[in-house]
Amino acid sequence: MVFYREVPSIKPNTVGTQGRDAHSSPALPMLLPPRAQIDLAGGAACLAGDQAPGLQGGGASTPTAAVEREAEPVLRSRLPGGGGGPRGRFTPPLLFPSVVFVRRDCDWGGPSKLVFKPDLTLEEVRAENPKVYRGRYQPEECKALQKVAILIPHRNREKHLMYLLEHLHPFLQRQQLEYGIYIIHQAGSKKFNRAKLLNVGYLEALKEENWDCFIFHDVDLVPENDFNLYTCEDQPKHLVVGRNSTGYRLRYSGYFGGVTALSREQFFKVNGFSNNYWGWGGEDDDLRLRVELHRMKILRPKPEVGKYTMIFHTRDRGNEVNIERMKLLHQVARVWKTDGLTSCTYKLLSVKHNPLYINITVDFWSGA
Ligand SMILES: [Mn+2]
Repeated sequence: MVFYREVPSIKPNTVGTQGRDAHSSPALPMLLPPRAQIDLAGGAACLAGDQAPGLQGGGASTPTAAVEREAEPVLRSRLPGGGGGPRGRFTPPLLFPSVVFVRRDCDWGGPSKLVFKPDLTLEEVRAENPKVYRGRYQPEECKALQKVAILIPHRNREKHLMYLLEHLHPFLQRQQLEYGIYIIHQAGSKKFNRAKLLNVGYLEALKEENWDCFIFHDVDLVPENDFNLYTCEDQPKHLVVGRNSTGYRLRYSGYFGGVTALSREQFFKVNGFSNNYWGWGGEDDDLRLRVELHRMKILRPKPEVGKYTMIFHTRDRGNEVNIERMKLLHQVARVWKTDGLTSCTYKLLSVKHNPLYINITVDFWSGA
Protein backbone atom coordinates (compact mmCIF):
# COMPACT_ATOMS: atom_id res chain seq x y z
CA MET A 1 0.00 0.00 0.00
CA VAL A 2 1.31 3.41 -0.87
CA PHE A 3 0.36 6.21 1.42
CA TYR A 4 -0.05 9.65 0.01
CA ARG A 5 -0.04 12.48 2.41
CA GLU A 6 -0.99 16.07 2.07
CA VAL A 7 1.99 18.30 2.42
CA PRO A 8 0.57 21.79 2.84
CA SER A 9 3.80 23.67 2.91
CA ILE A 10 7.05 22.24 1.78
CA LYS A 11 10.29 24.08 1.97
CA PRO A 12 12.31 22.50 -0.79
CA ASN A 13 15.62 23.40 0.68
CA THR A 14 14.88 21.60 3.93
CA VAL A 15 13.88 18.32 2.42
CA GLY A 16 15.88 15.60 0.91
CA THR A 17 19.11 17.47 0.65
CA GLN A 18 21.09 15.23 2.90
CA GLY A 19 22.85 12.31 1.39
CA ARG A 20 21.50 13.12 -2.01
CA ASP A 21 23.50 11.94 -4.96
CA ALA A 22 24.78 14.64 -7.20
CA HIS A 23 23.15 13.04 -10.19
CA SER A 24 19.69 13.47 -8.76
CA SER A 25 19.91 17.22 -8.34
CA PRO A 26 18.28 18.25 -11.60
CA ALA A 27 15.20 16.23 -10.79
CA LEU A 28 14.78 17.51 -7.26
CA PRO A 29 12.25 20.28 -7.86
CA MET A 30 9.95 17.76 -9.49
CA LEU A 31 10.41 15.40 -6.59
CA LEU A 32 8.62 17.79 -4.32
CA PRO A 33 5.12 18.16 -5.67
CA PRO A 34 3.20 20.98 -4.04
CA ARG A 35 0.34 18.98 -2.63
CA ALA A 36 1.33 15.45 -1.92
CA GLN A 37 4.21 13.19 -1.49
CA ILE A 38 4.59 9.48 -1.44
CA ASP A 39 5.76 8.11 1.82
CA LEU A 40 7.60 4.96 1.21
CA ALA A 41 10.18 5.53 3.84
CA GLY A 42 7.72 5.66 6.68
CA GLY A 43 6.79 2.07 6.35
CA ALA A 44 4.47 1.73 3.45
CA ALA A 45 4.53 -1.90 4.30
CA CYS A 46 4.78 -2.07 8.02
CA LEU A 47 3.85 -0.45 11.27
CA ALA A 48 5.65 -0.17 14.53
CA GLY A 49 4.76 -2.51 17.33
CA ASP A 50 1.72 -4.66 16.85
CA GLN A 51 -0.57 -1.99 15.47
CA ALA A 52 -0.43 -3.42 12.01
CA PRO A 53 -3.98 -3.54 10.71
CA GLY A 54 -3.21 -6.41 8.36
CA LEU A 55 -3.98 -6.75 4.69
CA GLN A 56 -7.75 -6.76 5.07
CA GLY A 57 -7.77 -4.84 8.31
CA GLY A 58 -8.55 -1.56 6.65
CA GLY A 59 -6.13 1.17 7.57
CA ALA A 60 -7.21 1.72 11.15
CA SER A 61 -3.99 3.57 11.84
CA THR A 62 -4.18 6.91 13.48
CA PRO A 63 -2.10 9.95 12.69
CA THR A 64 -0.33 9.23 15.93
CA ALA A 65 0.80 5.90 14.65
CA ALA A 66 2.06 7.56 11.51
CA VAL A 67 4.00 10.14 13.41
CA GLU A 68 5.54 7.52 15.63
CA ARG A 69 6.92 5.87 12.61
CA GLU A 70 9.16 8.82 11.98
CA ALA A 71 11.45 7.43 14.63
CA GLU A 72 11.91 4.15 12.88
CA PRO A 73 15.05 3.21 11.04
CA VAL A 74 15.19 4.83 7.71
CA LEU A 75 14.40 3.14 4.54
CA ARG A 76 16.79 4.29 1.90
CA SER A 77 14.73 5.02 -1.11
CA ARG A 78 15.23 6.22 -4.58
CA LEU A 79 12.77 8.66 -5.96
CA PRO A 80 11.47 8.58 -9.47
CA GLY A 81 12.06 11.63 -11.58
CA GLY A 82 8.88 13.61 -11.32
CA GLY A 83 7.33 11.04 -9.07
CA GLY A 84 5.21 11.54 -6.06
CA GLY A 85 2.13 13.17 -7.46
CA PRO A 86 -1.27 11.69 -6.81
CA ARG A 87 -2.25 11.54 -10.46
CA GLY A 88 -1.77 8.65 -12.79
CA ARG A 89 -3.57 5.40 -13.27
CA PHE A 90 -2.52 3.93 -9.98
CA THR A 91 -3.85 6.03 -7.17
CA PRO A 92 -3.95 4.34 -3.80
CA PRO A 93 -6.35 5.52 -1.14
CA LEU A 94 -5.52 8.75 0.57
CA LEU A 95 -4.60 7.99 4.14
CA PHE A 96 -3.51 10.29 6.92
CA PRO A 97 -4.70 13.30 4.93
CA SER A 98 -3.58 15.88 7.41
CA VAL A 99 -0.24 14.51 8.47
CA VAL A 100 2.95 16.00 7.22
CA PHE A 101 5.56 13.36 7.25
CA VAL A 102 8.78 13.98 5.49
CA ARG A 103 11.99 12.08 5.76
CA ARG A 104 15.06 14.18 5.95
CA ASP A 105 17.64 11.49 6.19
CA CYS A 106 16.92 9.45 3.10
CA ASP A 107 19.11 8.96 0.13
CA TRP A 108 16.95 10.72 -2.41
CA GLY A 109 18.82 9.43 -5.38
CA GLY A 110 16.88 9.08 -8.60
CA PRO A 111 16.54 5.69 -10.22
CA SER A 112 20.07 4.75 -10.96
CA LYS A 113 21.36 2.54 -13.67
CA LEU A 114 21.73 -0.94 -12.27
CA VAL A 115 25.14 -2.50 -12.36
CA PHE A 116 25.69 -6.20 -12.86
CA LYS A 117 29.20 -7.12 -11.84
CA PRO A 118 30.54 -9.89 -14.05
CA ASP A 119 32.44 -11.56 -11.22
CA LEU A 120 29.72 -11.42 -8.58
CA THR A 121 29.36 -14.54 -6.45
CA LEU A 122 26.44 -15.86 -4.46
CA GLU A 123 28.66 -15.73 -1.39
CA GLU A 124 28.99 -11.97 -1.79
CA VAL A 125 25.25 -11.59 -2.13
CA ARG A 126 24.84 -13.67 0.98
CA ALA A 127 27.35 -11.54 2.90
CA GLU A 128 25.45 -8.40 1.89
CA ASN A 129 22.19 -9.80 3.23
CA PRO A 130 23.01 -11.11 6.69
CA LYS A 131 19.43 -10.78 7.92
CA VAL A 132 17.98 -13.10 5.31
CA TYR A 133 17.56 -16.54 6.77
CA ARG A 134 16.52 -19.59 4.79
CA GLY A 135 15.22 -17.39 1.98
CA ARG A 136 13.09 -15.28 4.30
CA TYR A 137 13.21 -11.93 6.03
CA GLN A 138 11.06 -9.89 8.35
CA PRO A 139 11.71 -6.39 9.58
CA GLU A 140 12.96 -6.15 13.14
CA GLU A 141 11.61 -2.70 13.87
CA CYS A 142 7.98 -3.24 13.01
CA LYS A 143 5.38 -5.74 11.92
CA ALA A 144 4.86 -5.97 8.18
CA LEU A 145 1.36 -5.35 6.86
CA GLN A 146 1.62 -8.17 4.36
CA LYS A 147 3.54 -11.40 4.12
CA VAL A 148 4.78 -11.55 0.57
CA ALA A 149 5.99 -14.59 -1.36
CA ILE A 150 8.12 -13.85 -4.42
CA LEU A 151 7.79 -16.71 -6.92
CA ILE A 152 10.45 -17.01 -9.62
CA PRO A 153 10.23 -19.73 -12.29
CA HIS A 154 13.67 -20.94 -13.21
CA ARG A 155 15.82 -23.16 -15.39
CA ASN A 156 19.43 -22.64 -16.48
CA ARG A 157 19.57 -18.98 -15.54
CA GLU A 158 21.87 -19.09 -12.53
CA LYS A 159 23.59 -15.85 -13.40
CA HIS A 160 20.33 -13.96 -13.83
CA LEU A 161 19.10 -15.42 -10.60
CA MET A 162 22.16 -14.20 -8.74
CA TYR A 163 21.78 -10.64 -10.06
CA LEU A 164 18.10 -10.65 -9.24
CA LEU A 165 18.77 -11.85 -5.69
CA GLU A 166 21.49 -9.27 -5.31
CA HIS A 167 19.07 -6.45 -6.09
CA LEU A 168 15.79 -7.87 -4.82
CA HIS A 169 16.81 -8.64 -1.24
CA PRO A 170 17.90 -5.10 -0.34
CA PHE A 171 14.99 -3.68 -2.35
CA LEU A 172 12.43 -5.72 -0.41
CA GLN A 173 14.09 -4.91 2.89
CA ARG A 174 13.97 -1.18 2.11
CA GLN A 175 10.24 -1.67 1.61
CA GLN A 176 10.06 -3.20 5.09
CA LEU A 177 8.27 -6.29 3.87
CA GLU A 178 8.08 -9.67 5.45
CA TYR A 179 8.93 -11.87 2.51
CA GLY A 180 10.23 -15.16 1.20
CA ILE A 181 11.83 -15.78 -2.19
CA TYR A 182 10.89 -19.04 -3.88
CA ILE A 183 12.69 -20.32 -6.93
CA ILE A 184 10.63 -22.92 -8.74
CA HIS A 185 12.95 -24.97 -10.82
CA GLN A 186 11.69 -27.13 -13.68
CA ALA A 187 13.62 -30.39 -13.87
CA GLY A 188 14.58 -31.91 -17.20
CA SER A 189 14.99 -30.29 -20.58
CA LYS A 190 11.52 -30.53 -22.09
CA LYS A 191 9.45 -27.45 -22.87
CA PHE A 192 9.45 -24.83 -20.13
CA ASN A 193 6.14 -24.03 -18.45
CA ARG A 194 6.38 -20.73 -16.60
CA ALA A 195 2.72 -20.62 -15.60
CA LYS A 196 2.59 -24.10 -14.18
CA LEU A 197 5.77 -23.46 -12.21
CA LEU A 198 4.08 -20.43 -10.70
CA ASN A 199 1.05 -22.52 -9.76
CA VAL A 200 3.40 -24.97 -8.06
CA GLY A 201 5.12 -22.10 -6.26
CA TYR A 202 1.81 -20.82 -4.95
CA LEU A 203 0.67 -24.25 -3.75
CA GLU A 204 4.00 -25.18 -2.16
CA ALA A 205 4.65 -21.79 -0.54
CA LEU A 206 1.27 -21.93 1.16
CA LYS A 207 2.26 -25.21 2.75
CA GLU A 208 4.81 -23.44 4.92
CA GLU A 209 3.28 -19.99 5.43
CA ASN A 210 -0.07 -18.33 4.96
CA TRP A 211 1.30 -15.71 2.55
CA ASP A 212 -1.00 -12.74 1.94
CA CYS A 213 0.47 -11.69 -1.35
CA PHE A 214 2.23 -13.34 -4.27
CA ILE A 215 4.62 -11.67 -6.67
CA PHE A 216 4.98 -13.66 -9.89
CA HIS A 217 8.41 -12.66 -11.07
CA ASP A 218 10.53 -13.30 -14.16
CA VAL A 219 14.14 -14.09 -13.35
CA ASP A 220 15.58 -11.53 -15.74
CA LEU A 221 13.69 -8.41 -14.67
CA VAL A 222 15.19 -6.18 -12.01
CA PRO A 223 13.12 -3.33 -10.52
CA GLU A 224 14.73 0.08 -10.80
CA ASN A 225 12.56 2.13 -8.50
CA ASP A 226 11.98 1.61 -4.79
CA PHE A 227 8.48 3.07 -5.05
CA ASN A 228 7.40 0.04 -7.02
CA LEU A 229 5.88 -1.65 -4.01
CA TYR A 230 5.91 -5.41 -3.91
CA THR A 231 2.61 -5.56 -2.09
CA CYS A 232 -0.90 -6.54 -3.06
CA GLU A 233 -3.80 -4.18 -3.48
CA ASP A 234 -7.54 -4.78 -3.65
CA GLN A 235 -7.09 -5.48 -7.37
CA PRO A 236 -4.36 -7.43 -9.20
CA LYS A 237 -1.33 -5.32 -9.97
CA HIS A 238 1.01 -5.37 -12.96
CA LEU A 239 4.37 -3.97 -11.97
CA VAL A 240 6.25 -3.82 -15.27
CA VAL A 241 5.11 -0.73 -17.06
CA GLY A 242 8.34 -0.50 -18.98
CA ARG A 243 11.75 -2.01 -19.35
CA ASN A 244 14.98 -0.66 -20.66
CA SER A 245 14.78 -2.96 -23.69
CA THR A 246 11.48 -1.44 -24.89
CA GLY A 247 12.28 2.17 -24.17
CA TYR A 248 10.34 1.85 -20.89
CA ARG A 249 7.03 1.65 -22.65
CA LEU A 250 4.27 -0.85 -22.01
CA ARG A 251 4.76 -3.65 -24.53
CA TYR A 252 1.10 -3.50 -25.53
CA SER A 253 -2.11 -2.41 -23.92
CA GLY A 254 -3.25 -5.26 -21.73
CA TYR A 255 0.23 -6.64 -21.22
CA PHE A 256 0.27 -8.53 -17.92
CA GLY A 257 3.65 -10.26 -18.02
CA GLY A 258 7.00 -10.02 -16.31
CA VAL A 259 6.05 -9.19 -12.75
CA THR A 260 2.55 -9.25 -11.28
CA ALA A 261 1.14 -9.06 -7.76
CA LEU A 262 -1.99 -10.95 -6.78
CA SER A 263 -3.24 -11.57 -3.29
CA ARG A 264 -3.75 -15.12 -2.12
CA GLU A 265 -7.49 -14.67 -2.61
CA GLN A 266 -7.28 -13.02 -6.04
CA PHE A 267 -5.10 -15.79 -7.43
CA PHE A 268 -7.27 -18.47 -5.87
CA LYS A 269 -10.41 -16.88 -7.29
CA VAL A 270 -9.17 -17.14 -10.90
CA ASN A 271 -7.91 -20.70 -10.29
CA GLY A 272 -4.34 -19.55 -10.82
CA PHE A 273 -2.61 -19.79 -14.17
CA SER A 274 -3.46 -22.24 -16.91
CA ASN A 275 -1.18 -25.31 -16.86
CA ASN A 276 -1.29 -25.72 -20.61
CA TYR A 277 1.15 -23.13 -21.95
CA TRP A 278 4.33 -24.96 -22.91
CA GLY A 279 7.12 -22.80 -24.27
CA TRP A 280 7.17 -19.03 -24.54
CA GLY A 281 4.18 -16.71 -24.50
CA GLY A 282 0.46 -16.47 -23.90
CA GLU A 283 0.23 -17.55 -20.27
CA ASP A 284 0.32 -13.96 -19.06
CA ASP A 285 -2.50 -12.93 -21.41
CA ASP A 286 -4.43 -15.95 -20.20
CA LEU A 287 -4.10 -14.74 -16.61
CA ARG A 288 -5.25 -11.29 -17.64
CA LEU A 289 -8.36 -12.80 -19.22
CA ARG A 290 -9.03 -14.76 -16.03
CA VAL A 291 -8.73 -11.58 -14.01
CA GLU A 292 -11.07 -9.75 -16.36
CA LEU A 293 -13.58 -12.61 -16.35
CA HIS A 294 -13.78 -12.11 -12.61
CA ARG A 295 -14.42 -8.42 -13.07
CA MET A 296 -11.21 -7.39 -11.44
CA LYS A 297 -9.24 -4.41 -12.67
CA ILE A 298 -5.52 -4.33 -13.30
CA LEU A 299 -3.58 -1.67 -11.46
CA ARG A 300 -0.23 -0.33 -12.58
CA PRO A 301 2.25 2.03 -11.02
CA LYS A 302 3.07 5.20 -12.88
CA PRO A 303 5.51 4.75 -15.78
CA GLU A 304 8.40 6.36 -13.92
CA VAL A 305 7.87 3.94 -11.06
CA GLY A 306 7.20 0.73 -12.97
CA LYS A 307 10.64 0.61 -14.56
CA TYR A 308 12.74 -2.52 -14.93
CA THR A 309 16.09 -3.45 -16.31
CA MET A 310 15.95 -6.63 -18.33
CA ILE A 311 19.08 -8.71 -18.25
CA PHE A 312 19.74 -9.50 -21.86
CA HIS A 313 19.43 -13.06 -23.08
CA THR A 314 18.70 -14.98 -26.24
CA ARG A 315 15.80 -17.42 -26.57
CA ASP A 316 16.40 -20.41 -24.29
CA ARG A 317 16.41 -23.88 -25.69
CA GLY A 318 13.26 -25.57 -24.43
CA ASN A 319 11.36 -22.29 -24.34
CA GLU A 320 10.47 -21.86 -28.00
CA VAL A 321 7.53 -19.66 -28.92
CA ASN A 322 4.29 -21.49 -28.27
CA ILE A 323 2.35 -21.50 -31.54
CA GLU A 324 -0.71 -22.90 -29.79
CA ARG A 325 -1.12 -19.85 -27.62
CA MET A 326 -3.74 -18.02 -29.68
CA LYS A 327 -5.92 -21.11 -29.75
CA LEU A 328 -5.58 -21.52 -26.00
CA LEU A 329 -6.43 -17.89 -25.40
CA HIS A 330 -9.81 -18.38 -27.07
CA GLN A 331 -10.77 -21.05 -24.57
CA VAL A 332 -10.14 -19.26 -21.32
CA ALA A 333 -13.76 -18.52 -20.46
CA ARG A 334 -14.63 -22.15 -21.06
CA VAL A 335 -11.74 -23.86 -19.29
CA TRP A 336 -10.50 -21.63 -16.47
CA LYS A 337 -12.47 -23.53 -13.87
CA THR A 338 -10.97 -26.90 -14.73
CA ASP A 339 -7.51 -25.78 -15.84
CA GLY A 340 -5.45 -24.17 -13.11
CA LEU A 341 -4.61 -24.63 -9.46
CA THR A 342 -7.29 -27.32 -9.17
CA SER A 343 -5.70 -29.44 -11.92
CA CYS A 344 -2.03 -28.71 -11.31
CA THR A 345 -0.34 -32.09 -10.99
CA TYR A 346 3.38 -32.43 -10.57
CA LYS A 347 6.04 -34.48 -8.93
CA LEU A 348 7.83 -32.59 -6.20
CA LEU A 349 11.50 -33.58 -6.33
CA SER A 350 12.84 -31.37 -3.55
CA VAL A 351 12.26 -28.34 -1.35
CA LYS A 352 15.51 -26.89 -0.17
CA HIS A 353 15.96 -23.89 2.11
CA ASN A 354 19.07 -22.14 0.87
CA PRO A 355 20.33 -19.05 2.68
CA LEU A 356 18.99 -16.63 0.07
CA TYR A 357 16.02 -18.51 -1.41
CA ILE A 358 13.82 -21.53 -1.11
CA ASN A 359 14.40 -23.85 -4.02
CA ILE A 360 11.53 -26.01 -5.19
CA THR A 361 12.42 -28.51 -7.88
CA VAL A 362 9.55 -30.05 -9.75
CA ASP A 363 9.07 -32.61 -12.48
CA PHE A 364 6.11 -32.33 -14.83
CA TRP A 365 6.75 -35.47 -16.80
CA SER A 366 6.95 -38.48 -14.54
CA GLY A 367 3.37 -38.20 -13.30
CA ALA A 368 2.22 -36.72 -10.05
MN1 LIG B 1 13.10 -12.94 -20.54
